[in-house]
Amino acid sequence: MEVRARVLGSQLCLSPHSSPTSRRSREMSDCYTELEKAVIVLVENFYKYVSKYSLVKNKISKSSFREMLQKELNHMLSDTGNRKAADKLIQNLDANHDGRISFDEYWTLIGGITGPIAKLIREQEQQSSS
Ligand SMILES: [Ca+2]
Repeated sequence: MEVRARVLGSQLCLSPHSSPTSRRSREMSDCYTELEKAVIVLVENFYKYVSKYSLVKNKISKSSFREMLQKELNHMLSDTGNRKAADKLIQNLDANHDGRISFDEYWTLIGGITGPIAKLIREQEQQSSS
């Protein structure tokens, strides 16, 4: 199985640096399912916070990551405005200790958020079936 988005991206559908709210992004996402749209939003969100001017390519700086936590995850994570808590989270995610968040490290955060949501859904389904 291959990720078709990669092929589509080079042809028409994905621009890795377009913002999720750009006109192009919205038009292109009409051809996707809800799940595919969610994946695109997750990927585009990463690139939204990658500095286009940094010498370190395709990584999010600590300050941009703190900004992302505050702007994008303040309903699902607590203390996103707390610098100490954000820095602790960054430290935990920064697997290679380079002081920046790579896509894989960002994905660890997404997995960490979706795990408890899946657990909550399972518990609700068990309660409603018993
Ligand atoms: Ca890192």
